[in-house]
Amino acid sequence: MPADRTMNGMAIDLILGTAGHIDHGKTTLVRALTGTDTDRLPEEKRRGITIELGFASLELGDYQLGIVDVPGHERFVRNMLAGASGIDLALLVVAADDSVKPQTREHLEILRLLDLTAGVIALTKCDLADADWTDMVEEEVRELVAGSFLAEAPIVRTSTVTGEGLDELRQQLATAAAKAADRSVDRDEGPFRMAIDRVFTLAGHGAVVTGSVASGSLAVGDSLVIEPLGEEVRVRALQNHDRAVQNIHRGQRGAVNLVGVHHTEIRRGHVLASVGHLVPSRLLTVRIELLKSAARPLKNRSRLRVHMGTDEVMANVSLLEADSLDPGARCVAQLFLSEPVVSVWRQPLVLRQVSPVVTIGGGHVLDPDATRLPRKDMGTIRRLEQLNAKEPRDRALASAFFFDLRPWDSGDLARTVAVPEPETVVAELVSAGDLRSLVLSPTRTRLVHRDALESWLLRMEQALARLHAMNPLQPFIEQSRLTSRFRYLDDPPLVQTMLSELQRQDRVRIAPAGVALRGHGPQLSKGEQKLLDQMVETYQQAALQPPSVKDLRASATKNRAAVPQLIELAAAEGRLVKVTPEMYLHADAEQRMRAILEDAFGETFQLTVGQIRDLLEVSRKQAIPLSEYLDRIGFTRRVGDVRELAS
Ligand SMILES: Nc1nc2c(ncn2[C@@H]2O[C@H](COP(=O)(O)OP(=O)(O)OP(=O)(O)O)[C@@H](O)[C@H]2O)c(=O)[nH]1
Ligand SMILES: [Mg+2]
Repeated sequence: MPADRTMNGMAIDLILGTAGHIDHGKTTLVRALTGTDTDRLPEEKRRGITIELGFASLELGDYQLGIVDVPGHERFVRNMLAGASGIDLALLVVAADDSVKPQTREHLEILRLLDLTAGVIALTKCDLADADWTDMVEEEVRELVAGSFLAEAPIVRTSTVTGEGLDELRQQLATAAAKAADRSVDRDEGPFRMAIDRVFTLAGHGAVVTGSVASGSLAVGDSLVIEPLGEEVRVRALQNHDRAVQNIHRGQRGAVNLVGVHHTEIRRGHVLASVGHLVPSRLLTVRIELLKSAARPLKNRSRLRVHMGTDEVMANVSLLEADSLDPGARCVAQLFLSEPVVSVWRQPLVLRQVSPVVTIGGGHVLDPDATRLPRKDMGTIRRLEQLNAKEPRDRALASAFFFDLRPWDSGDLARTVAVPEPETVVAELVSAGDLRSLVLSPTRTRLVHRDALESWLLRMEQALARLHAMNPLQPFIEQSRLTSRFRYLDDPPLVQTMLSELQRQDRVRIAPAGVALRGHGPQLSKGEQKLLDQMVETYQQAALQPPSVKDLRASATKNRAAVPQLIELAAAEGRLVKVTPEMYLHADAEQRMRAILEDAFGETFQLTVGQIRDLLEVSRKQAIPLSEYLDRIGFTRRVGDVRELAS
C-alpha cells in the first residue's frame, strides 16, 4: 500500500508526462514548477521549440515526480510517444489564447491508448486571454476530454508570467498522483524492466542509458540483459535525476551506467531487463482499436508503424475477426513485425499510419511471443479473449493453449499473462486434466494444453488416414513414414510420445509392421480378394514346397502387379509366414514344420541342415532359408554348422 511506503518516510515515485500542442507552454510550465529548463539542445534554444524529451523532478509531499517533457510539434510525435510510454500520470497543457489544436487531440488519444488513468489539465498563458475567452476555451477542453480518463480531471488556470494557479496546480498534481499510485504500486516488485529512451557515453565510464522504470528495481552490481539484443550487461553506477544512488525502482527515472556493452550497440527502443524475463518476438497477438477519427477502415494486411515502449517498428497487421476494422471498432489481431521486440502482457501500443504519419489506433499485447493464428476462427478468438480474463487460472489455461507444443514452464506464465504463483496454478490444471504433462524422456517433460494436444492427435490421425488411402493394400504403415510427416516439429521424442498417446487412447494400433488406424483394414477390390484367397490356397496345398512370389506373379492372369502386396497382406493377417522376400509358407505348413523339428529334437540334441532337409522333405536350396528363418524367430540357435533347439 502507498501508505506503508510513506510511513517509512519514503516518497512514492511516479512519472509525470506533459502533453499538448506545440508552443502551448509545456516546457515553460515545467520550468516554473521545478526550476529546470528541459530544453537543452542548441537547436531547441534557437527554434524555441522542444524536439527531444526533457527531464525534471518535482517533490510534492508524499510524492516524488519524475517529469518527462515532450515536444508538441507534429513532426516529433514519435518522440512524444517514446516519452509518454513510461508515464503514470499526465499533465495536459492547453494555451488559453489558442484553445484545442490538432496535437492536443492526438496527444490525448495517445495517452488514452497508453492506458493512463490519472492527470491534470492546465490552461496556460491565462495572462494573454480575458476571462470570457478563457471560459470558452475551458468549455472546449471539457468537451474534448468528455468520456476520456480526463473527463473528471481538474482544469487549472495558470500563467507563468503572473504565477497564477501554480500552487493549485501543485496541489492537483499531488491528488492525481495519489490516484495513479493506487494503480501502480503492485508493479513495484517482480522483474526489472526499463525501456531505454536515451543512450550516451561518459568519457572513461562507458555507456549510459536512461529511461522510466516500468517494473521492479535495480541495484549497482546487478546483471541484466539489453533486449532484444540479448546482450548481458552489469550495472556499474546508477543515477536518479543527476543524483548518484545505490538502486532505482519502478516509477523513477534512471540513468544506468553499464559494463559489457558499447554504447553504439544500443539505441532508443531497446529494453533493459532482468535476465530471462523477456523473450524477443517478431509476432505479437494484440487487441486493437481504430480511432473514431481514423480517415478510413483499417484493412487486413495493412502496413503500420507500431510504437511500443520507446520502440518504433514496422508491421503488417493480420485482422483475425474480419477483413477490415471500422473507425471506433475493436478486434483481435496479429502484428508481423519487421524486427523482433520484447513486450509484456497488456503492454499498451500505439498504431500510426505509414503515410501520412498520423495516429490511427492502438491497443495492448495479448501474447508477447505468438505463433501464427488462423483468421476468422471463432474458437481461437474466444480463447484470445480469455487471455484477458480476470481469473489468473483462466489466463494461464488460455496462454498454455497458445504455447501449443512449444516448451514452456510455469515461470513463463508470470511473463505471458502475469499469473501470480504460477506453479500452484499449473499443478492444479494438470491434476484437473486441463493440462497434460507429456514425458518425453526420463529428464524431459512437456506441458501441453489438452485441446492443443488433441488437435495434434487429430492431425496425426488425418496424416495416417492419407497414408492408408495412398497404400490401400497395406494393413500397416511404417512408423517412419508417418512420423517423418511431423519432422518439422524438430522433436522426434515428442512425435513418438504423441503416437504412443494415440495408441494409449486406442485410436491406432502399433505392430512390428507399422501403425494403423483403429478399425482400418486394407481396401481390396473383388478381383484382388479372389486372387488373394486363391494364392493362400495354393500355399496351403504346396505346404513346405511353396512357389516363389515370382512364380505366382507370372501365373496370375489379372491383378498381376498387386501379387507381392497381396502376399504381404496375407502375411500381415497371419495367413502366410514370410521366410524370405521371395519365399512364404502357409501358416499351417509353418506350424507343421516346427512340430516335425520339435519331435526330432526330442530324440537328438542337434540337427544339421542336411538332416533338416531330410526331415522336412525339401531341397537343400529351401532348407537353408528355412533354417535361417527358424534361427531368426528364435526357434533354433545356430552353433557352428548345427542347430539346437533354442529354449
Ligand atoms: N505570456 C505567457 N507566455 C507563455 C506562458 N507560458 C509559455 N509562454 C510562452 O510560450 C512560448 C512557448 O512556450 P514553451 O514552453 O516552449 O511551449 P511548449 O509547449 O513547450 O512547446 P513545444 O515543446 O515546442 O511543443 C514561449 O515563448 C513561452 O515564453 C505564459 O504563461 N504566459
Ligand atoms: Mg516544450
